[in-house]
Amino acid sequence: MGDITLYTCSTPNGIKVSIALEELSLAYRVVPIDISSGAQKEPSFLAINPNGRIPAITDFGLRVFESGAILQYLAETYDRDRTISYAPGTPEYWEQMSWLMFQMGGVGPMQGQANHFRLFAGEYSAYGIQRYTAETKRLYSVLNDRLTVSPYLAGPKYTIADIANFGWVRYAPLALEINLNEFPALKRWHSVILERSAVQRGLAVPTPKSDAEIAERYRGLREKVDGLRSRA
Ligand SMILES: N[C@@H](CCC(=O)N[C@@H](CS)C(=O)NCC(=O)O)C(=O)O
Repeated sequence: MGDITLYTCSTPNGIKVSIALEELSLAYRVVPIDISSGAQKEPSFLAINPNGRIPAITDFGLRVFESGAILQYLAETYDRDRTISYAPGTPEYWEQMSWLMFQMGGVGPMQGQANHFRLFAGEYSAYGIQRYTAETKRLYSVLNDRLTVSPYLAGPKYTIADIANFGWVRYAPLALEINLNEFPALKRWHSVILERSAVQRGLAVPTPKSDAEIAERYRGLREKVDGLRSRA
């Protein structure tokens, strides 16, 4: 079943796909893409994702890029038992789609910009850090409100909408020092998902890294940006 190759790196978008593949017990090859060295801009990779970003997959000669599209592809092609998705056309399917798009159009871009200003920017921008961290937290309060009335985002079942949002929520305390205690229902949901064995396997793709290692790397990046503050 399947002939999937996953091109990925240990990032919020990358782990979404490895987690979904593990949840579906699909066999897949992994091609690690070192985004810090620019491997995602090589012509061989641009043939798979013309946008030059991970993750991407190929399957029987087909290419799929954009993590939301990949999650949809995996659900519609391989989740016949509906273990991590709702059947197309049902009300729950559209709820699932809505929260998936909420992540793709909201949490990902906003938290991505917060990460940029807090970890990677070449100059210190208090405005950039404040604006995008505040917007990330506003989106988290929307997730928190939903998870106060529903165990998972689309309803009673854990789905690709949860996987997509989890990819980003997992990194928020480590990268942006967002305290999940501010969002109790989101925190509960995050802990429940983190305990899943498929999630633990997916998080280790392509390289297993402990939270301590990840936190240490982000601390170093924050200190570097903080060091630019006097020049701002
Ligand atoms: N909307 C895209 C975003 C992909 C994306 O931004 N990936 C990041 C890693 S999380 C990346 O490849 N960054 C390298 C770069 O920007 O060159 C998706 O969801 O797949």
